[in-house]
Amino acid sequence: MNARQGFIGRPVTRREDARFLTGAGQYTDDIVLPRQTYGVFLRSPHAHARLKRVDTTAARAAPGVLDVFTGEHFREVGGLPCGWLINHVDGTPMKEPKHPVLADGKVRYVGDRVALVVAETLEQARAALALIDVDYEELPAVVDTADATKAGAAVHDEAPDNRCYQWNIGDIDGTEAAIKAAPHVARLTFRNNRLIPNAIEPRAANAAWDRSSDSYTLYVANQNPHVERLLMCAFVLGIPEHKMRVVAPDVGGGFGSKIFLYGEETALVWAAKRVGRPIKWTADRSEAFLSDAHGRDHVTTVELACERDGRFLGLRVNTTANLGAYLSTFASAVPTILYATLLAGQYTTPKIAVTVDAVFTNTAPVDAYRGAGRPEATYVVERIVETAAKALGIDPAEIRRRNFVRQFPYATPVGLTYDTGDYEATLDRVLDLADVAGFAKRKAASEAKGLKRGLGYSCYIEACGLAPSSVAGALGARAGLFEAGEVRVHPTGKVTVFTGAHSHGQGHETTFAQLVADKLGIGMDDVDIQHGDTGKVLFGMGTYGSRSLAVGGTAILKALDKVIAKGRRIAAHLMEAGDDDVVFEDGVFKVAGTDKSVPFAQVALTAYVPHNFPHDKLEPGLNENAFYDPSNFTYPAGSYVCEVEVDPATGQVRVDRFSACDDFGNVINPMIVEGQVHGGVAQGIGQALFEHGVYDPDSGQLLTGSFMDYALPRANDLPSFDVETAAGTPCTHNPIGAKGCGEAGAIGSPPAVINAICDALGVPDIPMPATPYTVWQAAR
Ligand code: MCN
Repeated sequence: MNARQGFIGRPVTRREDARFLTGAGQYTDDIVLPRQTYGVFLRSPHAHARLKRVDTTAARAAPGVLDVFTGEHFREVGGLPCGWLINHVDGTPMKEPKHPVLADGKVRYVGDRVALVVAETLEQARAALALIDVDYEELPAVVDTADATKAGAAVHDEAPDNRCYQWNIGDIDGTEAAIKAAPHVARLTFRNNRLIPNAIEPRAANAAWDRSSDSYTLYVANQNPHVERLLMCAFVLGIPEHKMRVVAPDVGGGFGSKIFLYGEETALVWAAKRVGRPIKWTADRSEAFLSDAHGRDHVTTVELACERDGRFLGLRVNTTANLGAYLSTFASAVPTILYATLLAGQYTTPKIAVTVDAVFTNTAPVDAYRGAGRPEATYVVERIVETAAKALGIDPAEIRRRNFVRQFPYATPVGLTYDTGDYEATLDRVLDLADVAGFAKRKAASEAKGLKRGLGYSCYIEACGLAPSSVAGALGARAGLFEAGEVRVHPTGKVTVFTGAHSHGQGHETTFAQLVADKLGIGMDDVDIQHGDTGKVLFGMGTYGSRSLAVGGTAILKALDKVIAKGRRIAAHLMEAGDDDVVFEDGVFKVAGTDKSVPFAQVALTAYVPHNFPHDKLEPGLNENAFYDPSNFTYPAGSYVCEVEVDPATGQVRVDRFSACDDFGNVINPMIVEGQVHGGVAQGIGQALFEHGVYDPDSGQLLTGSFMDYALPRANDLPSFDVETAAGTPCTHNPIGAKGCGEAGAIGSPPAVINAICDALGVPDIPMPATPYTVWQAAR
């Protein structure tokens, strides 16, 4: 990538922060529409129950109430769709029970939506909610992931054994043979703990219907407004797509949980027409805990067959993945396409076999959460590699080195082709950053205080930049995963760029402006980035899977190429030169080999003053768009080292040092990238040490439904991270050379933390989260 103009690779301060930090952001809940009303949802207090009667008479008569809706009202509309079809091992499609907008006949998890009350004020809506009389007949609840298929009770009649699908990939017989013949086999069984996303801004929606045009506007805290519109219109409500505008304004974080089409906003849109007024709903934190899609929740057995010298021969993985009560929008893809295909890690393991059982339980739906499948895969690989190293007496860094993929492109046994990487370089660098050489001294100092100290490694790889549509389609995606961009050059040479990606913390307004300003040779202040509005942006698949720069940024670059191509023709006319003789450099069109030139702004103005150029050759205006569908995923990779100090008397773990060296290919803004890694690592440490979504096994109640019970990491739980981005191996198939960075920290860090604790205590395993109690038990 050309860095002449100096915007690429520079730590430009985030432009969007001025409005966020001064309270000028416009979030969904800030939007108050004329004649605004308020909606609240009655949620099931039971994990599994038959709805014998839902009596809304008293609620309807309550002061200020406009209407009350229940599952009956939504019988004629579709269910919330799942965007990814996974076929069972026998070729039959996964079980897809209807996911109703409001529960109909049965409730299937605590927090399931039973009714929607719409009233003049929020207080009146809440007061009326209490007047709804529901007769629940409680049914046995299925909660546990590992035992769901044997529970004896079914979440859905369509899946009597609670299995949504059983799926596999790899060479089952070959792996079996490798394991049988191997001199050493390392084995582990563990759970990847359930996480509850908790973005700062809870989910929110404000839906309006316009009588004059019979059209809708939905403001919603969402990561992909076009997808939201498509799914809601085409699959659920049958509204013509052009009659619906979806706006995702400023969004206060999502981490995946705002990708999905939820019942709440769908019900609001439908009801807005019924009551003839806009309806706003904003989740409170308790509702967020209960009803946002959760993440992870796998139970896995893994076996790694090795030679005595540590060379890997075969990897077998059996995973049960909890999908919760209903199939959420991308749920089926997470434990399969985004998980099993990553189980080769950074290594040349020749035989790999993976079997995944995906099960329904009476818990909140489980779907993508930062990393989505790839943290679970990395945990499996990096825990078992560490376990094998300890058992064979090989240094954990050395065993990794002996197995690294070194030749690219590399086709893994589980369906991916890594285009480029240098795993040794990031490992070497992190050993320095972490001062591994000085570890023995620090350990001795800890021991002198009666404390234990441990070092844990994790060498992760992930596939992001979702996704090549051809690959995704072949693997069951029911939509394309391209991205769109539009560049509108104004007569003054200022530029508005529209992107289908959505920024909700990732800093696109800055990094995309860097990209555009660099390419056009203009100032960043001359570039405006617009996103998150189906009424403005031509199309978009949104932000998830760390795709925005690699896929969305490339779509913008392609549109810029078209702008420059047209600009060259206009410039050629102005300079009386041939089109082919004009080059564009540093914001100026020049006739090669002469001193003739015209600046970009003059060409822009000319485009809008059509008598200045021949009509028969060119249309007026300078406005181009492009779609980009990548040919492969991008494969960021890196090496993390965590160093912990453990107090065996209390079980307290202190993360003393955390070092990370990542390869994200070419980087647009190192400061933003570093911030992304910081956030991801904090979330990964949260998973390893604190966070755990727990349901009571008998009642199915969410026991961790508030910040009193669900521990998020705080600043003083975290050390100052040593984070570095490697010089990098540029991605080979996008023109930026960039790989995604938005999830890496959350993917790579949990096994580093657990490996460190195991190292400190000399134990083979410790479950996540490694709370003081579990650590204290292990220490004993
Ligand atoms: N970038 C860069 N150079 C690279 C790669 C990226 O400068 N080589 C920049 C990008 O231009 C962008 C940022 O880094 O400004 C992240 O880019 P990318 O890796 O493309 O990821 P996305 O923008 O697609 O963000 C999605 C990713 C995901 S999947 C989750 S989950 C997540 C995350 O981003 N959720 C977040 N980071 C988050 N950060 C915040 N604050 N809030 C969330 O909800």
